[in-house]
Amino acid sequence: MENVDIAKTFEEIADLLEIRGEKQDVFRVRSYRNAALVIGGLPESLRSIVERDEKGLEDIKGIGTSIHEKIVEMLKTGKCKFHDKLLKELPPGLLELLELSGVGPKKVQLLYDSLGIKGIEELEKAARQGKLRDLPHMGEKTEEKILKAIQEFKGRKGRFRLSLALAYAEPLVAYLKKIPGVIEAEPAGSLRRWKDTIGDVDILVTCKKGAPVMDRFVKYPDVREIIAKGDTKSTVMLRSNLQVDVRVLDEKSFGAALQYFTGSKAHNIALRDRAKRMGLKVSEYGVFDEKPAPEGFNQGTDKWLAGRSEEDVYKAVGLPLIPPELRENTGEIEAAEKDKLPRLVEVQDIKGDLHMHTSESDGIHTLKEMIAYAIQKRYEYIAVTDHSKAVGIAHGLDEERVLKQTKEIDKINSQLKSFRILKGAEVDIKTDGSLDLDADVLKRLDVVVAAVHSKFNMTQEEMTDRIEKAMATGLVNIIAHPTGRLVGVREPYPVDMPRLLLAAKKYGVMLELNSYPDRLDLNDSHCRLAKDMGVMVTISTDSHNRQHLDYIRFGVHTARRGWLEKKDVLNTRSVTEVLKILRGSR
Ligand code: DGT
Ligand code: CA
Ligand code: CA
Repeated sequence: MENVDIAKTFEEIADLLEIRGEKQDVFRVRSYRNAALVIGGLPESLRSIVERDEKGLEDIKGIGTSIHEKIVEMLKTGKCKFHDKLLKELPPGLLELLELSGVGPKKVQLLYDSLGIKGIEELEKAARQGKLRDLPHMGEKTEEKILKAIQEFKGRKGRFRLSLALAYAEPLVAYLKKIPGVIEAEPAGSLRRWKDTIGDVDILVTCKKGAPVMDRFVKYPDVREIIAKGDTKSTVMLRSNLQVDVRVLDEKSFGAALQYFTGSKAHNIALRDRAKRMGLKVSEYGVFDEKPAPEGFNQGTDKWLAGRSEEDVYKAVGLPLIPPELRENTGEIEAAEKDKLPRLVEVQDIKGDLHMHTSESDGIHTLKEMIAYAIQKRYEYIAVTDHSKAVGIAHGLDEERVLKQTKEIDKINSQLKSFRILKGAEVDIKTDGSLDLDADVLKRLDVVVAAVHSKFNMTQEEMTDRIEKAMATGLVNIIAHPTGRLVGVREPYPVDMPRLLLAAKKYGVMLELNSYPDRLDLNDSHCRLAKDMGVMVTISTDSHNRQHLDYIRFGVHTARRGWLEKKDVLNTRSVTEVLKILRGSR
């Protein structure tokens, strides 16, 4: 079992306990959720921690004895008895209901207790028959919303969040690389393009003749079902329901195959059209010179020109190598023709992180622990941006606690030489667009990140007004997770992005690309729009524990999909420049 599976089991235990709704479980629910959060952010697999020394688990904050035991149980047996027991007590379809936007454990409990609804099909039927409107706190509007959520759910079913697909794909690629005789094993497809959701994982392998690649691949411990097994292509289903295709290729055509199977389909079609106009043919085997058939013959001659590396393939059609993230046929081929491809921002360009939480609000680690990890990452600075008081469940800070924190930060800063902590807050934007902390407190901070955390059901105009009002206070530097979407779970709240960007420009506010894998908000096309409209973006992680700082790669690759360059991103700059820009905008 991978960390993600264990985290998911704990998340489900928490959900099931909450649906069961017994008062004495409130505390247990929280500790399971917390454990899931902690495990999700661990930099090392629980298996290797336990294999080294079982006591190693005790050093992980947020994992108590009973959870500790369950981790060991799952690593040993692949199962968790307590989880199985709860699943016997309650119908498993209830968990699927939780995947509907706007449906939480309380609602599921109500639907199950009052109408016996055990799954999505039954819920859809009940909503269509108008049976939900008479339940407490529900009405016709709720029915409509639930039907819409069901539609959305059906549309995205089967796709995996990028981070989750990677969590399964990375150990599998490492496993393939270790098979004797394997030369290369590379992910292709949407994963290599870093799309925010992944349909299936495509992996390409080159190897010495006769290497037992496919035999070993289908024996990967995480395989649940072998869908097809051949010498050059096999497909399996992992236990997580993620499908994986592996193709074994000739070294001579590795570049061509990597190009072909990286896609996107739209990019490939456009590239092939271009090649055709040049009298060439591009396939997964290479680039060929297509001589027309001589008179009297019905077959032309194909001369293999390139295919060993992707660079060779693009070169053969007269183009520079196009980074995978850009391959969506949204202008990248034209840009490449004119040698105008952007020089995309890279993970190593990021000098600091401007959005994170500590144990003072709803984070797991203390300020000092966050700092230590950021220094280890070779960052030059971080901003500490705990929640403000309106976000009650997150134990948000009031003015007094904010000021106390700034004093602590001043003290730490005076002891540090080449690292700087920026004093910040993630201040809540209230429904009327006002900010949740006093102006004179906000003015004392280095950076003010503002965000919407409540009442998502406004109209587009109301929501855009609300955020614009917050910008107009002149107290805000950055709007965090500007559309509020949760990938695969919650659609963005309605917001007029071009208008928001215009306002951002007017008030000198920047927009955040939140790298937290559930968010990736701004998304790729928003980033591109921001760049076109001249609004600077920050790439931050919204970390709730220190390992979350490593999520930065998801943000950077999303930014690359949005054509962003180093200069478009605030936190590629030194702390001096960052502070200058932050001060200049408020
Ligand atoms: P996904 O799996 O839905 O997240 O998206 P992809 O892009 O990984 O798509 P997938 O797995 O169906 O195929 C992998 C790549 O193979 C795709 O990006 C481009 C290439 N490909 C697949 N089908 C076609 C096709 O009909 N024509 C062309 N030109 N390329 C294709
Ligand atoms: Ca795929
Ligand atoms: Ca595929």
